[in-house]
Amino acid sequence: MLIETNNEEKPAVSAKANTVVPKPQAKKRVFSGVQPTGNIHLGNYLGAIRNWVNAQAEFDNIFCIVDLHAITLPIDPKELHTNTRKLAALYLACGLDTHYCKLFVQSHVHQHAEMSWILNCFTPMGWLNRMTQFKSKAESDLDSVDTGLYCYPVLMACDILLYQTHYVPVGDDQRQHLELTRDIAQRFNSTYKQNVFTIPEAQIREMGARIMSLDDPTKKMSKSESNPNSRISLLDDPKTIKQKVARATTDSQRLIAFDPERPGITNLLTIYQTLTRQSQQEIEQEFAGKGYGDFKAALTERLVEALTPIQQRYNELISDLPTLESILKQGADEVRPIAEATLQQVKQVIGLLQYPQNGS
Ligand code: ATP
Ligand code: LTN
Repeated sequence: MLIETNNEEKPAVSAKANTVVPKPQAKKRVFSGVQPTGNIHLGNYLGAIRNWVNAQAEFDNIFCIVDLHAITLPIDPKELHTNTRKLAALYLACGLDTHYCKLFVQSHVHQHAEMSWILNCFTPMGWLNRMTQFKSKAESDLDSVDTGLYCYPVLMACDILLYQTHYVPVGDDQRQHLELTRDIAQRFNSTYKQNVFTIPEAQIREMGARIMSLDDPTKKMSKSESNPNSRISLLDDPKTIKQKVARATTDSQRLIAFDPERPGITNLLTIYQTLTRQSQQEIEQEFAGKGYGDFKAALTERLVEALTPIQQRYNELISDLPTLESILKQGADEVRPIAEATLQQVKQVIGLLQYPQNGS
């Protein structure tokens, strides 16, 4: 049985004709999250958050701040605390609307950690051994890295599966984790011959799904990269943006063109395209006969234009912490029963002894 978590309305009966008006189709569930590991950058925005915002009215959305994932690598406690609030303010500043979305902090819903233990017991090590993100984050330091980093993808699977999610909008780097989530869900369902979990699908947009580092365009832009010039933070001021774009790696050629052989200029052009929504051809025409200086000035202008309103809203939101915290509390209170229903079903199916529900 699938747990339908939408507050579906009963079919309405039209008094006049006494006919049954069909129920509106329940919205599909969307779930996604970002780690509070540092300042949110352009890759997080263009690859994930902006897509959540644009499609929010279409779906039943749950967006999470995945703080339990953030502790899989060493992080200063004060920084984690501050980053969590900053990320909540940025979610809202980017345009997430609590009318359409439930926003919450992962550790505020204990069912994630509990489900994570259970699904660890249903995930072969061979599957986790294949995860490329673990390999790159562990940096071959396998003896000292904590087991949480190894089990990170299982916790992510729990985030998604607890809410019977249909779609998971993420950047391209999460493709493999989504495949693993589907594998875990399918294996569990087929072991117990019940559709306990909805099988989720990744939603990876063509444009902006892989924004590359500004200093090394062969690597993805990342929060945890040590060089801050490798990324544009959503909170960078215009002067910083200008400096970072000016320093961004290009090449010694003059032509401004999309070319996979030239990752530096192609990355900057991709950012420009994602912001302006023009075609590649239109952009190449716009800069035909112009130099990198002109293009970088135009890119800076577009970035400042896109980020200034987000920063203005962010400053208002972060100065009112009680409101921010009450939004997160309300979000956690709303999603907890959904997560609990799935967890109870899983426990029942695998044979864990439970007290009777509803006092009976
Ligand atoms: P960290 O460096 O701490 O691992 P990160 O910068 O990779 O963090 P996450 O919190 O792991 O960011 O990712 C949040 C969302 O942003 C995910 O959907 C992820 O796919 C997306 N994302 C991250 N980096 C990029 C990028 N460079 N381009 C496009 N999307 C990205
Ligand atoms: N691993 C993800 C963050 C994340 C996530 C999720 C994304 C944790 N749980 C559930 C989507 C759905 C990342 O972006 N690094």
